[in-house]
Amino acid sequence: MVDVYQVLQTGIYGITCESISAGRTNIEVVQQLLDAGVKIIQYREKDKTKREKYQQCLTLRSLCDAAGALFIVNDDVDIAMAIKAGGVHVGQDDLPADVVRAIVGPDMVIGVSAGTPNEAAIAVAQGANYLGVGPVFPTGTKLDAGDAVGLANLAQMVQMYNIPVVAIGGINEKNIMDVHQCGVACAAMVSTLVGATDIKETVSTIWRIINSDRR
Ligand code: TZP
Ligand code: MG
Repeated sequence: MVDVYQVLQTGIYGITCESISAGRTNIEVVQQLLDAGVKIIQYREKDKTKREKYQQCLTLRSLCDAAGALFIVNDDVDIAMAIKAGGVHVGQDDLPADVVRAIVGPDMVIGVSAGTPNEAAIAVAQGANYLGVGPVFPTGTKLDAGDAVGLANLAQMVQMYNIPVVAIGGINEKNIMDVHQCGVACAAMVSTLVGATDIKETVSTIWRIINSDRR
């Protein structure tokens, strides 16, 4: 069994997006992320049918299982259930966390995106296991992501809640240290990871930066 809180503390959270993966499939990208040692993967795919997403998730879950990584499905609670994912991640336009909990049962990890302290407070009260906070910086990956939260608000939200915070949005090698110093459990990245020419090298670089700050 993957220890959720342990994998959430590993610093790097990889999220898929095939259209910006430099011609690679989600399967190829995730295999490279796992080979690089990433222990938490979210399947996020806005341009595919439910059937295509289900098929890819089936494969990805077994790859993640083999690597001892937590596999989380974005948006689609039904797919998460069908493939027995380790978790599901929902946003403010999806089902509320308490409703998701009633559907998925006690064991599945539930992550909730929150851009404000109010959204975060509701997610925590409804039983979220972690908060996704962002966009920390402007991002081109999610066009409706809203205004950047910024580092000061991120740090404040980390202090406010006793569940892990995953920072997201515009995070890369240049700003990862600032994000890490806000006290987040990990940083979720899409374009920096899936778009990297050398995924393994990029992951290593980010870990080197984070670990240079670990005392
Ligand atoms: N939620 C808030 S920002 C974002 C999501 C899914 C996209 C992050 O993508 P990138 O490429 O890491 O900025
Ligand atoms: Mg969503």
